[in-house]
Amino acid sequence: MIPCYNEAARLQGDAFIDFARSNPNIHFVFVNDGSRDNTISVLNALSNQIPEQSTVLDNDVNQGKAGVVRQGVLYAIDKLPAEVIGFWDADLATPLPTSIDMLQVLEANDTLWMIFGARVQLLGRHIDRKPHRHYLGRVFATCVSILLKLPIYDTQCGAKIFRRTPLLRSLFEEPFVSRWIFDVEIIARFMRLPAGSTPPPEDAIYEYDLMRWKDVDGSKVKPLDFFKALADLYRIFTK
Ligand SMILES: Nc1nc2c(ncn2[C@@H]2O[C@H](COP(=O)(O)OP(=O)(O)O)[C@@H](O)[C@H]2O)c(=O)[nH]1
Ligand SMILES: [Mg+2]
Repeated sequence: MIPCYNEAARLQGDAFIDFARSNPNIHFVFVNDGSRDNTISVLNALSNQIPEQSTVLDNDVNQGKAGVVRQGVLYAIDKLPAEVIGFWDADLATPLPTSIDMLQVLEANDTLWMIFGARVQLLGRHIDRKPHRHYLGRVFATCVSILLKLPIYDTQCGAKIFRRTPLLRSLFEEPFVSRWIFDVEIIARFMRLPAGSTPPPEDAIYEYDLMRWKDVDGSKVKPLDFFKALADLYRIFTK
């Protein structure tokens, strides 16, 4: 599913269409999050070009990424036969073909439940991220890894896929506490599932170090959001 808020200007329709045409098993669920621009007409026009492989859900009111990701994933669980369901930022900061590489990892490892894109700056990778966001992201991920007692590197990348297990629904069922760091809530919910019903988190969650990621202009996240994210962390872990 693709969360879309005020994406009319930056949505790369051709990239979605080309990807759908070369991957007949993919189905896009675009969810408009109460955009104030004409995102909905852009999405409808895009969807008309790949009608069998896309669905557009529209909301009048803005809920934040967490709300529409939840809506789109629950729609996919309930209405589509997909064995693997994911969410992917509309700006294609992570290129769509990366989802195929992530899928191969999921398919090759039976214990895995979820694959998260991770933006790790290693030689030979192209991770084009603004320095201040990189460092704030490192501080944030370190706080999360201490709280979760799980050595996770990047919780916030907008490219994540999940195996349809009988318990997948329970990770998305309840509304998220946070508008932005619901990714952390997904992991926290996974870790709270009854003992024995899941593999240990280090066998179930795989961080896939991305070959390419680029900070696409037009991000609506502001520096103050870092502090909101810390406050949300507190709310998640005291709930
Ligand atoms: N900023 C923002 N993005 C939203 C909202 N609802 C859904 N999204 C989507 O969430 C994704 C990430 O947004 P973006 O601004 O690129 O954030 P960034 O990449 O973390 O800087 C995009 O696909 C947005 O369209 C919302 O209320 N605000
Ligand atoms: Mg972005």
